[in-house]
Amino acid sequence: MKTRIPLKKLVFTLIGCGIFLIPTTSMATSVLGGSLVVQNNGNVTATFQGSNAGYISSLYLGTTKIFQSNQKSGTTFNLGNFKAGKELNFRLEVHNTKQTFYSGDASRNVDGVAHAIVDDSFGNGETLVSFEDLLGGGDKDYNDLLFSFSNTNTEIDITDGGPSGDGLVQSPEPSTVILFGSGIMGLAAWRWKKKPTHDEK
Ligand SMILES: [Ca+2]
Ligand SMILES: [Ca+2]
Repeated sequence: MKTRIPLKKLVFTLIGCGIFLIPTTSMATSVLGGSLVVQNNGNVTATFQGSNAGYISSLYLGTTKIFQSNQKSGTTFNLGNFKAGKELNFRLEVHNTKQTFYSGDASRNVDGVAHAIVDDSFGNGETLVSFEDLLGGGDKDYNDLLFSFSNTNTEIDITDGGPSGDGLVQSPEPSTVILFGSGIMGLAAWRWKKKPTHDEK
């Protein structure tokens, strides 16, 4: 005998699953102290996105100077080729105070504060990095030096275990979330099938 699922119940449950899915797929990809990681083997290009700061600062990757905060927005810098999964650890040197801050985990900085927000939902497949240039986080506006990168995404260190990079987990991919959502919908359907509805005679 076939069990009929009342349309009203089905609609409400689908809406319920939708509520579950929406906040998960749009889950914050803007991460304070997150790491910037190369997505695919190949080229990474940086774009200077501006500065809103009283101080002048410069951005480095290793010994390579990429940007200075008083230059023109929209300027690009070709960082070269990288392997997928490589973390790009940036250094901000503040000219006025002679202080140095790093992207990634808070423990990398002398003040124990995370100095960069990474956001891989910036658009055009780019990840935006926003630096705070004051010791201890200062005004915490995180807009003192802004730049973006092609071919990168964000990783979060959930272990908070420092700069070792151990325990890094990637933000959930939408496909995983959809699969998880489908599983819940399947489970709901199975429960209905098991439990005949009241409107059946
Ligand atoms: Ca600022
Ligand atoms: Ca600031």
